[in-house]
Amino acid sequence: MIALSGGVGGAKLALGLAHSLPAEELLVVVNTGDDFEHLGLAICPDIDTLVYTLAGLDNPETGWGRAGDTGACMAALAALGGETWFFLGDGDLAMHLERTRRLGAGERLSEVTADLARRLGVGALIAPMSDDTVRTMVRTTAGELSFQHYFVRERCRPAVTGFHFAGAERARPEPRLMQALAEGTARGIVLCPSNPFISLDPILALPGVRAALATTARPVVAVSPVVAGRALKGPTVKMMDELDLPRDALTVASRYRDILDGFVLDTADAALAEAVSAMGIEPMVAATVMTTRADRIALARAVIGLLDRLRAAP
Ligand code: FO1
Repeated sequence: MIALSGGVGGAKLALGLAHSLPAEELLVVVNTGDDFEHLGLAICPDIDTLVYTLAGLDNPETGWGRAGDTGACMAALAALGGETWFFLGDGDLAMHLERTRRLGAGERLSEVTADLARRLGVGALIAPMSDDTVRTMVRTTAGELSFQHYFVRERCRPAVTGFHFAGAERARPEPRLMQALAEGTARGIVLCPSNPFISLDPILALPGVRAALATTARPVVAVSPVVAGRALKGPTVKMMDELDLPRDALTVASRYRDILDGFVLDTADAALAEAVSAMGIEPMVAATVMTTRADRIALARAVIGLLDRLRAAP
């Protein structure tokens, strides 16, 4: 099973998948467009959100950072006039320090990510979408902003007009993803309920990825990150409004209609199933709002069931 994920929503479904499959049967390919260099450290937010979530170390309130983490370093840094707009907990800093050290020693991001996740007890395979640098730039009415400046420093306030994934055109996609797509060996591919614009599109923008997803022999399904016109987390719906797109699940389904065989709608959006079907995509209605671990596992099982049915279908 291959999951494409970014952000908090994606990590939640990835956790459900990790509890529904043998560890070695799940590869989660993670967005790295949010990554940036900050305080001299290599910060990889979507990778860390996923690792902490699968390790059971995540902060359930924010979805990012470590549960129970402290801010002693941030407080001391503030007293020195350092940048504290991007909160780095004391425990979380260890991840950034060790990753920065190992990258500086010449290791690839995929190697470092795999080893650090393993050291935290994560069994599933976690891979950055590429070892090459890709940076999501957010075009707004206030000019172009780097991702974390838009997302955290400006708190998603500026109206977006578009996105640019700097470096995507020459970045090499995760080889295990491309091999599985070419050989048709994955049980299926899941686009997790992540923000399509900032979490999934960077992965699809890598050379050959979208075409490979469109032609792979195995089914590809997505889980809507929008329920009844609301995003479960983050600026997805705000971005749809600013891009003059309808704020509903169909906007997501139609955005990926070239690669999707199935699309999971929340029960609140059951009425949209017919429109999804009319796109030539198999709809499935399920409870997609994941509050508890049981919710995540139940949704993961429903998605796996849809993939198995699509794989068996003529
Ligand atoms: N998001 C915030 O809104 N404020 C923060 O201070 C913040 C710090 C942070 C530190 C480490 C990390 O892995 C993620 C962090 N995030 C923070 C989330 C980050 O902006 C992610 O890019 C978003 O979750 C979107 O994927």
